[in-house]
Amino acid sequence: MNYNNLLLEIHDNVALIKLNRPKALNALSPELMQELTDALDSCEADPAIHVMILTGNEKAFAAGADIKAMKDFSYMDAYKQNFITRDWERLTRCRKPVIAAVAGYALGGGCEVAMMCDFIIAADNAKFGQPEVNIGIMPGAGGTQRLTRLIGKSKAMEMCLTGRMMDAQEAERAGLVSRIVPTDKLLDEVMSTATQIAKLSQPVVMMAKECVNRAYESSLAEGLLFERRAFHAAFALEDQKEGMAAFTEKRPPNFQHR
Ligand code: CO8
Repeated sequence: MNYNNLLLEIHDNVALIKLNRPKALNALSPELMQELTDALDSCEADPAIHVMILTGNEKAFAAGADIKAMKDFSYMDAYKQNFITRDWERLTRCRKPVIAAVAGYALGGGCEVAMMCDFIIAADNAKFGQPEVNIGIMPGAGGTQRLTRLIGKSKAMEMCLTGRMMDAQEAERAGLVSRIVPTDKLLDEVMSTATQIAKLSQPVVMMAKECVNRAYESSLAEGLLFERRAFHAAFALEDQKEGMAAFTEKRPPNFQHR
């Protein structure tokens, strides 16, 4: 499928989705978000794809929702469209892993979209922020919620109330990103991580993702029970037999993803 606002490349079992509105710093227009939804739908439906990477360019992952597209919105426009829940929440429904590879600006909706991914690997030039307050609005796609869970109240509150940006080093210290890599190595590093995950048992990876996400949606006791049930279920997989046999026979496993 051809997209106007993003590029979709398939590398073996990894799909690389590049946000591609460079002149607007990848501002997340309704058309772009619709295309992102379509691209994620097709990746999720394709059994050959095991991992997705979401990235931008060296200057911007995404500088936020498209301000020009929403500047004339009324309350009724926003409310009636439920602005724009379907396309903005698609990422959070992906069952396959999605890694955000962030270089440059990840601001407002851009930071929120990065946080909807399973983890963020940041280039050393990455800048994260929720600057909505500077243009008379507030975060609307998880900036007050996911950011607070990820980095704690004090930093999240400061960022949402002042619009201050965080550089990559601060973001790593705060737990927003899993690690930092040199900007010119970002895609190689993220592709290597994605390829490593893609070789593992796909159902096990999906179960682990589901369980980690459960930690945000349940009490510890419920989460532990959910984890225990998934752990037990893993023993039904051929990949469990293969993984443990390969370990005892001192050879690499050959997972069949079932
Ligand atoms: N929307 C639209 N266009 C943008 C955006 C944006 N968010 N960000 C940058 N652009 C455009 C600029 O207008 C400019 O276009 P043009 O050349 O036609 O004038 C081009 O990108 C380059 O931008 P700058 O000239 O400003 O580049 P600088 O390097 O000088 O500055 C900044 C870079 C600091 C990133 C600056 O562009 C900036 O502050 N951008 C806006 C950041 C921002 O406020 N983001 C938050 C937007 S609101 C939001 O995200 C709410 C999300 C809620 C989602 C709810 C869904 C349910």
